Amino acid sequence: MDHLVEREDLEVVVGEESALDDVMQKIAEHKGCGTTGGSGKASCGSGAGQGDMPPEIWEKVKNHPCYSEEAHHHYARMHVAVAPACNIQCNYCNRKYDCANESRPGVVSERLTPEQAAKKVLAVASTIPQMTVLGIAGPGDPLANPQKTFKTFELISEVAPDIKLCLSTNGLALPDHVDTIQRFNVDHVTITINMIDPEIGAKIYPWIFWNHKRIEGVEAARILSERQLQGLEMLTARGILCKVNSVMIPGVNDEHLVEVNKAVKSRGAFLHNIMPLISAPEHGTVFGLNGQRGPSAQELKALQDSCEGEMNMMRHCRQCRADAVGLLGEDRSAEFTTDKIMEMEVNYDSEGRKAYQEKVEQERQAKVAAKAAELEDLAGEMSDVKILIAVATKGSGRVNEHFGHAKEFQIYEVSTTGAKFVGHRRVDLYCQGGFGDEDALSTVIRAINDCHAVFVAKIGGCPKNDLMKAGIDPVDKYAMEYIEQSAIAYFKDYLAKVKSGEIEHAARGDASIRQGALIAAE
Ligand code: CLF
Ligand code: SF4
Repeated sequence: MDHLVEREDLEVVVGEESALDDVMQKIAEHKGCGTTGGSGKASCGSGAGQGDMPPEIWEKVKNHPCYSEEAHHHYARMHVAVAPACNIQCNYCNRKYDCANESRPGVVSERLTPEQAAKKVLAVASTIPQMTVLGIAGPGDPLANPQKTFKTFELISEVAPDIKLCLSTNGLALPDHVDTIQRFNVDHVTITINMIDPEIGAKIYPWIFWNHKRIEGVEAARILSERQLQGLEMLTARGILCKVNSVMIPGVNDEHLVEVNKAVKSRGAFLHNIMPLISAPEHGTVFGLNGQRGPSAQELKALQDSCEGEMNMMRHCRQCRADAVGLLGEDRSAEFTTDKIMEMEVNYDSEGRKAYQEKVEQERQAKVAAKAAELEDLAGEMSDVKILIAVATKGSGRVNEHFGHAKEFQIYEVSTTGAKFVGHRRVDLYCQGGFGDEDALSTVIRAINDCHAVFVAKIGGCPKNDLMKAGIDPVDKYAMEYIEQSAIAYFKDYLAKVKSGEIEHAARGDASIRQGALIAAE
């Protein structure tokens, strides 16, 4: 019988490899992805649109706010905190806080049973028709709590089959659950991979709990890395879209993440999300207490840019809470506490949701067309000039937020090739109920200090002057307009002024990523 077993194993492995090759090849050959022979860009990435990927992949990502940058302006996700336990220890995590991989470092307000989670999903889906994705991302590791995680998926797929299921894991237990993940139609899996070199891993992970025992040091990191990469290969072989999250820890794994990027790309990962370490002493983490710093905005962008030649990068991650609800960058979880849900009248209207989403799609197409039309005038322009623009927005891809009300600014890089979303910066609220907070203003300026302009729906005289003094152009003439179209229009004017000698183009300085910016109580 042995040979039969071997033969079956061989068939599975061969089958998996060819399925993976098929997927990689399909993506690679498709318009816009520009790769051949497996050495180029293998994923179409978060910024890609409908024409840039095979239709079956587009169907999977088009309304997933994390897998499509475009979608994140329009569609919302929610997390349910059903998974409290974890099977590893990361030096950036303190268990009384959320998972730093996929959550903000604030405590979850409440942990849910699978039944409560299913009720909450229905309540949110009835209230927020653009909520398309349900993710399980902690507060521990979903696959260290497999019964609760899969029971939740089972209940939700029964009551709300149109909602996409999503999972985020540290990967240690992943190979054991790949078949179940596939059985429950979980289309999207995120694995947090911070290293492929166990010596580096030992500086990030003090221990893992595996095979009923605690393992420490380099051996622990070796096992974790092998399991993560094995799980990634198994998932992509089954056609499940995988995103890899990596936490950038300066001086520990920052340079090494380029190698991680290559390793995950070659195993079929769809997207790579390099996130800044969030580390402050008050979080009580090993890194926080040791004074390990996070990266600056420029350091993060430089690493993301250097990996982008290999694979498209996610840059719109908000490192959200394990119980986040709403568009990325907003948090409506306080509207859906268990008490409130119990009192809510839940009317799950799948037709109404569909009709709403069709309207969203029309708006989205109009936005894409407006951007393309604006870009046409730039065709043939040759210039090395690139600028960053910060935008105050509350969604829908429009400049539609007042400067004083913005809790974050979205950052676009604009050049003759067009406008590209490259990040976001959380800030302190400038407007404090009728008056402007000068301290908050200085943090805003530090956060967008690398930008040449800031687009807002409205802005008062004081902040306007201070921004101008700091060399940032406050622009309100694009109020309510589409962001990318406006950014390209602004850039055209800017370039014309540079060419005429009216202004001299100069690079801006670095900007800071606000530590603690993502703590829940805001
Ligand atoms: Fe949640 Fe993660 Fe699914 Fe998104 S989050 S499980 S893939 S539905 Fe998204 Fe949040 Fe970043 Fe995660 S913004 S932390 S990448
Ligand atoms: Fe914390 Fe998540 Fe790491 Fe577990 S995997 S220790 S929950 S950051």
